[in-house]
Amino acid sequence: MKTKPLILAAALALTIVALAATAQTSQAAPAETPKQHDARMEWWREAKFGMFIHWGVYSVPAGEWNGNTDHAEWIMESAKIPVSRYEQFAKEFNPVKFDAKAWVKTATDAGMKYIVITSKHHDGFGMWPSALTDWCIKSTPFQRDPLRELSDECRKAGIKFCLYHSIMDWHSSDWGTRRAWNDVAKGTPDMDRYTAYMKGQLKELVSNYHPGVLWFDGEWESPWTHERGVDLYTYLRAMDPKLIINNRVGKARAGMEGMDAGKERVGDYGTPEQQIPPSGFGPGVDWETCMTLNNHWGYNKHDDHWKSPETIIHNLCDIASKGGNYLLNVGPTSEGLIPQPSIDRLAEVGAWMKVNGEAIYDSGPTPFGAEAGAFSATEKDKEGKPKFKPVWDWRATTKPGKIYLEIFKWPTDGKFEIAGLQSKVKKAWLLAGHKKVKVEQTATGVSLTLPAEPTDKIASVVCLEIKDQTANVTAH
Ligand code: H79
Repeated sequence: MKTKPLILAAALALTIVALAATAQTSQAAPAETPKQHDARMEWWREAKFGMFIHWGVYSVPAGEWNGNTDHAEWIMESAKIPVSRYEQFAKEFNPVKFDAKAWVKTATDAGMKYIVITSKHHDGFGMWPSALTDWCIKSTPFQRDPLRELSDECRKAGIKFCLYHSIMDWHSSDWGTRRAWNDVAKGTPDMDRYTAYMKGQLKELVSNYHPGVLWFDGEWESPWTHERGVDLYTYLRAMDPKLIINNRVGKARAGMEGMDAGKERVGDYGTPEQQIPPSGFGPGVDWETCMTLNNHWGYNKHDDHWKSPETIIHNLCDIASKGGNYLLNVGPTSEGLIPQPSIDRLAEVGAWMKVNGEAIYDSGPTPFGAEAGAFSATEKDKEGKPKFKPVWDWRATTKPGKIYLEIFKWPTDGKFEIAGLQSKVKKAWLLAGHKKVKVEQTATGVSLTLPAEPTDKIASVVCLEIKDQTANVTAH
């Protein structure tokens, strides 16, 4: 009997050591085994493709101020609008055409599995009726709760509802780096008071809308510290153990590349912004590229620099082939409408996903190395140094026992060689129409004989069923 406490203590010590050793990106996380971590991340890893929504009172000026037409959600800062003037936008924010069901349908029709909408951007304006401030939807003529309506519709459609929440707050009197044009702020900024306010708001959001992800941003200014990030992460995970939280809750993000640098990390995944990393990051590193459909996040009525469906689909394949997620943005108007050019493009992506989504959802990265499939990897940067910004002929993704080839450039001779693939291929077919593809094992790999025409002008997908669970690929 006497030895029991000792055994227990030893077992406990071992567990703690094991937990400490497993923590990767979330070193300051509450204790979690690798199995628990995988379970928490499971839906997010399967989802692969989500919709970002930047919506707030900045949609009222719609990107234009004093003749400058290049603003968007940063307009308070980029046009130095006095906060008392900016506050008037709330009085004009009345998005009567907002239809949560229609927005969710746009997302699900595109094949998106989650939505991340701004509960609060850097202007501090809350898109839900908060008990902690009047600087929120309560002060608009729009006496509805968009987050309630959207979260309800997401639940009905079976996709995850998630929230973007800015740490930086240009409206609060307490945010540590107050702007000169904040003419409504009072007293001296107090980051402890600010953090308590933000935590209170996040408590409202988590308990009212049950977001799957909290997507923080605006963490880079000096008043926000690693310690505050760790404290916030811990607070939120204790409130909802299932929550997934991006790395911008802390200070480790290395610029727009979005991945963690240094040792003081917190959060569950990296967040490249407006870029796709040249290669993946190996097993156990989760990441998501967020990107605009045109050149702005918030609505800008002048911006018609829309990405083509081809670019979007190629990006989605490229990101999946490197093990990441794609979070693609829309910026709805102050009437409550997702711009039609966005809807049109997303519908085209959705048509592709309907046929080829199997190659994307729940897929793993290419077994051939991130560079395989590059047509041209020789682009030079401003200093004339070679820059790895390839033009892809094809990308690849995997699942247990399967390899998917997303072919962008159809071979004119009908021959597609996969160098280095040693796994025996049982059969191969095009996802479109389940059309059989002839396979030959060669001395150096595998050769496919494809039909004369691609099944899809943007990306045709071939599925290879292989004998191994994990593809056996050798250097070639
Ligand atoms: O919400 C959208 C944008 O409004 C927001 N992030 C996306 C998702 C955004 N905020 N800032 N930026 C985009 C660009 C800011 C870049 C910089 Fe920096 C801030 C340059 C220097 C400080 C990022 C953080 C790069 C280095 C530190």
